[in-house]
Amino acid sequence: SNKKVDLGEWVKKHASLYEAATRHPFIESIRNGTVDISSFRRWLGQDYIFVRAFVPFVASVLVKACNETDDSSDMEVTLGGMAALNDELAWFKKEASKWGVTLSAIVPLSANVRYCSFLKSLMSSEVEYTVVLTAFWAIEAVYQDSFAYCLEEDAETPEELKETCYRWGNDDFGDWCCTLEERANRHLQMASEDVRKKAEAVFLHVLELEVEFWDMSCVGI
Ligand code: HMH
Repeated sequence: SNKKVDLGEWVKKHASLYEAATRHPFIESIRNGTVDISSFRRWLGQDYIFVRAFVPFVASVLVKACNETDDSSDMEVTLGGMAALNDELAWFKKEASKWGVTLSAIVPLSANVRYCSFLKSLMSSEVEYTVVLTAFWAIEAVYQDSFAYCLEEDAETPEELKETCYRWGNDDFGDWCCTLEERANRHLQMASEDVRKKAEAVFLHVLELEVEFWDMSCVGI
């Protein structure tokens, strides 16, 4: 079918949920400098657990890219994402020691457990490549959009949090997200209506899980 579909349209169609995920009170508090540091520390420890679970998910996307498409750009964009995760895990260790967060002692909170089990469910070979590529893009795009917002000219992000914001908010990561989005759009164009429906549902579920992840980071304030 040649119905026009792309991820930008879904972002518009579901603008309020997308906003909830990318302009969350936790992100607003980083941007206006009122962030509660114990919330930031909680987010940091929980996100380290998340990223460790994200690695095998991205590996499963890579396996599907190699099996289900002959286009090497698909493999390359995902491989680039995997390489970045290697640096990211090292960065979490360094950042955790800076904030006195003991990563080995982190117990995953329930929103994180739910998110990680969702990633695990997407790793099944039954889940179509187009669907997991959409999820991969949505997961990365929420962080890119949220943290780039904290680096805008009029943002009052505290100096000591800028490096964190820069990790996801930088332009190179933004460009990489655009490439990933183009790959996903290309597959959505070719997909059946059934697969598109599944991809849209997965996109929405990622946004909900991201909102819950930020909520979890702010509990108690
Ligand atoms: C919860 N979503 C969450 N953590 C992350 N590190 C990303 C997305 C982006 O990699």
